[in-house]
Amino acid sequence: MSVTRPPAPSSRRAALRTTAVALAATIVVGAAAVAIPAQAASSLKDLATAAGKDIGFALDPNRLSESAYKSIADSEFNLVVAENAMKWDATEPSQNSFSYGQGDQVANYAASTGKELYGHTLVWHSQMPSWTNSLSGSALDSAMRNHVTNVATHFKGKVASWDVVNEAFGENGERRTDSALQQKIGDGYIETAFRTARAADPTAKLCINDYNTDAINSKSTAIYNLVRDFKARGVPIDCVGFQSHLIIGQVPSSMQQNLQRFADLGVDVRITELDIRMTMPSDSSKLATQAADYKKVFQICNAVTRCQGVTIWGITDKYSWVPGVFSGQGAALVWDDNYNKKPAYDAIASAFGGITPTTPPVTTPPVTTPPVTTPPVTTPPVTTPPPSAGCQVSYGVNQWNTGFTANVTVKNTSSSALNGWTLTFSFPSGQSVTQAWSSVTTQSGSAVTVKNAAWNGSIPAGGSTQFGFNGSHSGTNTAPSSFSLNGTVCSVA
Ligand code: 9MR
Repeated sequence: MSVTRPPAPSSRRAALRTTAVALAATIVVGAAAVAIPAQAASSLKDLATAAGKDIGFALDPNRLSESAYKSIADSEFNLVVAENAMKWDATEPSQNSFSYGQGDQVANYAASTGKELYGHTLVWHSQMPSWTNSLSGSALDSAMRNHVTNVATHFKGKVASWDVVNEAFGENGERRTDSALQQKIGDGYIETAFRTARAADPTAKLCINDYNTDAINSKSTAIYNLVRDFKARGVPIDCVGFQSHLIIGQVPSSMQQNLQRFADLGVDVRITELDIRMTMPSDSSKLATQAADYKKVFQICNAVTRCQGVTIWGITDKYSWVPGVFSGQGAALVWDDNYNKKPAYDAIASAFGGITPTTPPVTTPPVTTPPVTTPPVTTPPVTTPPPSAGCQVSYGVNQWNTGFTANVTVKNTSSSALNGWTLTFSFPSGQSVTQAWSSVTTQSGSAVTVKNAAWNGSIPAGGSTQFGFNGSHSGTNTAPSSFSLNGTVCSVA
């Protein structure tokens, strides 16, 4: 029986990814301008949705009875993934006897809150049920196919994308040796898992997922080669997940370039399990570094058109897996033990252009008519003060070996609206612009002239607009120190 369903949240966002409509404000996502709807954004979910990106979290359905957990889950995310509930040990505790209680809770939660459901994970050497231990190679191969077929069929139409195979590679790019799947079935198990998943659910996107693959390194290159091989031979694969279990101050400089090289193979990419840990105890300086790192990761995903979004591996530090595995480390998530927002929250918002404050209602003071006095008061001539001139520029950069992406916000701090603007600055270290968006940008020597695009020329008093560009540098990428807007020198944020 075929059931007609409304488009999944994911496909609505996919449509937004490709259809930029001119509305109230605009933020820059990679080489495309994406419109934020006119209504105020009041959550990370609003901001990401407007940008056509997923923002997800790993859910433990047992925690939904906690009101603070549920309220953040409900309001801040448009995608949900089961932290543990859809793994092999949870879904098939005895051979060929399937148990979907917790997995269904996650799926029902996604459906009832309108969130995209991400499936994690069909095949993983870890958290395999103990009954698989005694199987021979061919028996394990059949058990794996049976598992993939049953689980993917059960969640068909509900799960938008699956981590089909998780953590198959070692740090040097070799196949992981401490995997029963690898040892007993051999290299072919990954291909078998993908083909079996496609047969069971032809509409779900099929991803391979791993950790320590965020940078360009031996491990990510091994997965890159596997994807390239699968694409060349017609083995189904649609996406690659980068877990991004990171340490503060260590967002890899090649991360954007790495995601982009996978995207260029013709697959979607996604940050699947983001958390950024620190040595405990936390302090304001570590939290500030963490905030900047969260922002960087979201900016990187925003700058790669095929990056579907970012999933954070939990909500509150209280339930994060980190302290249990990395002794003395923790505070890796966006909400603290008491569900207070950490600085990372605003930093993520700012990667999307920031939360729009709702405009307070304009209160008009009552008009009081002064009594007429005789003799009439001589009125001094009315002089209108000249409008103040002013602007502020913030220049944010993500860079790698010899390339960079700059996202620039121009704020009109004067008391009058600007209708048409030109921003000028000089590159201090020989950089050149290779591609710009949301602007008409030209360069002559080190001098760069940026004029508004047709649709973002008006900046109201106190308002701002953004544009961006990709550029190249020769190893040093010093930010411009001075910017002028319509001839007026701006302050630098
Ligand atoms: O967060 C998960 C934790 O609750 C489980 O105990 C653990 C079991 O291995 O798995 C954790 O999630 C992992 C994810 O499934 C795969 N990538 C690494 C994650 C953190 O270990």
